[in-house]
Amino acid sequence: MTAFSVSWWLFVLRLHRLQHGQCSYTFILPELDGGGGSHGAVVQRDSPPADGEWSAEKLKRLESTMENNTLWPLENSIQRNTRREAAGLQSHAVHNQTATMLEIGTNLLTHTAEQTRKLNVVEAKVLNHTSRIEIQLLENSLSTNKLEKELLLQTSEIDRLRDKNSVLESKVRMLESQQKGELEDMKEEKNRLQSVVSTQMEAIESLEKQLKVASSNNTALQRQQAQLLESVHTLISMPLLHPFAAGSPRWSHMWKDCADVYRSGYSTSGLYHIYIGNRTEPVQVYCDMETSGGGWTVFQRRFNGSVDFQRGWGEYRTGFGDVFGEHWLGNEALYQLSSQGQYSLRVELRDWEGNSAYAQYDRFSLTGERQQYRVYLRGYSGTAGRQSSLNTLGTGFSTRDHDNDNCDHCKCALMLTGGWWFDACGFSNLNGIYYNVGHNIRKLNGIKWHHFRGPSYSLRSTMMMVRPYDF
Ligand SMILES: *[C@@H]1O[C@H](CO)[C@@H](O)[C@H](O)[C@H]1NC(C)=O
Ligand SMILES: *[C@@H]1O[C@H](CO)[C@@H](O)[C@H](O)[C@H]1NC(C)=O
Ligand SMILES: *[C@@H]1O[C@H](CO)[C@@H](O)[C@H](O)[C@H]1NC(C)=O
Ligand SMILES: *[C@@H]1O[C@H](CO)[C@@H](O)[C@H](O)[C@H]1NC(C)=O
Ligand SMILES: *[C@@H]1O[C@H](CO)[C@@H](O)[C@H](O)[C@H]1NC(C)=O
Ligand SMILES: CC(=O)N[C@H]1CO[C@H](CO)[C@@H](O)[C@@H]1O
Repeated sequence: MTAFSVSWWLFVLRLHRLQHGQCSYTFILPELDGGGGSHGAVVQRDSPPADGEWSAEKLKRLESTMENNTLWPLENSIQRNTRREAAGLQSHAVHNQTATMLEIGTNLLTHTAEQTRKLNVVEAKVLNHTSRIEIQLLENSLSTNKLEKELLLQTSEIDRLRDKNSVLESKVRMLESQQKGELEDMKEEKNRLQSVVSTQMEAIESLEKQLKVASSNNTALQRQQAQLLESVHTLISMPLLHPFAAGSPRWSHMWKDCADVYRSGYSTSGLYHIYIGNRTEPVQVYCDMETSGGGWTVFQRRFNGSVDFQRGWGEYRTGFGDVFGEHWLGNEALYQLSSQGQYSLRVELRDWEGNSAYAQYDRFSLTGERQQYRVYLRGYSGTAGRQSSLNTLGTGFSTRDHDNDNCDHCKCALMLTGGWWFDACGFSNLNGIYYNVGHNIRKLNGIKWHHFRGPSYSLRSTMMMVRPYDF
């Protein structure tokens, strides 16, 4: 609703209300009442006009007012019409004008309303847009906030990581310093050890020097010792191939026969080195430490025929065979041995039937080679016959090449073989041919001890040995 208020200081104003549809319009019209009304007083009235005359005047004033106050195009024409026909105007015309005006007003109002509506729509749109923008802004700010938060988080994370990193770095630095310290400690230790080692090396060197001096001072002694050792080794390594050998032969400069060995505490039968007579070289002999109290030096042994006893004078003189097995010690050695004192002789015999017998002579002596190694015996005893089968009265030794027997027209060594103290050939020959069992009887040239198994029985084993008479 629009109200037009016009006030004039010189006119009495009158209000006119018009109803158009829902709207009511109030017009203030000037009142040209010069007679009754007081000048300067403004009266407002809402009552309708009273009579036609008054209305004409009022219209005039309205007209001019309209003319001076409106911009509409119709205004002028209306004013002109009004002015021209002012006197003759009827209320109808006034109404027509009013209606026109109303229409114009209505149009204007309508237009205004339309404009308002449009404005409203635009406003709404703007508002919507604004709100949308605001929403967008809000959203943006939200996302910005989010981003900021994210950024903050990231920053804090980075800070945390940095902290961690720094902690780790410090740790690493600490460890490094620690390790450095340890390394240095180890280096120190190493240096210390090296110095210790070097000092010890020096000590060792000086000790070595001392040792050298001492050993050079001892050279003479060592040389003596070496010589001694050499001789010992020579003695020990003398050929002893017999499988029955019970270890290396034992020796001593003191021993002159097996009785000496026995007295030194050796009571085991076996090989020993003894020094016979003036000899500087030892002689290896078999010692019987069991038979009849032991201490016997064996000079003849036979038991399986492994050694040939058909030999000449020289071999019977120096000896032959295997000292641990079958052998003849040698006439020269036997002579020197028995020359060392008063000796007894013992002869051990065994036949193929398992019988054994012995012949012992209290006194046994032998002459030298020049006297043909003659044998002298006394004090016979034993189980190999009531009397001796060996001639006791100094029979010379005979071999096939040295005939010293008592047979005028024969050579007993040739007939009976071997080397022996043959009489007129006599009752014994322990150096005859070895006959195995089954071939051992009716053999004149076999191993014979007449008073034990007869003149033609060849025995299984024999052993001849001596020991001091006073043993
Ligand atoms: C009054 O209005 C009618 C139409 O509303 C018009 O035809 C007529 O001429 C008008 N009268 C005057 C005097 O203007
Ligand atoms: C803004 O306008 C759109 C369509 O133009 C409408 O969907 C939406 O609801 C409006 N928003 C508001 C707040 O009026
Ligand atoms: C070694 O002998 C020399 C003299 O030849 C002597 O001066 C030195 O003291 C001896 N050394 C020892 C360790 O006996
Ligand atoms: C042993 O030496 C002595 C003298 O020292 C000598 O009379 C004797 O004939 C020597 N005997 C032997 C077997 O060489
Ligand atoms: C006889 O005995 C010795 C040793 O005891 C042995 O080496 C040899 O082979 C034996 N000989 C025979 C023919 O049995
Ligand atoms: C009431 C009033 O002011 N009327 C005036 C309207 O305008 C004309 C000329 O433009 C004047 O002459 C009137 O006096």
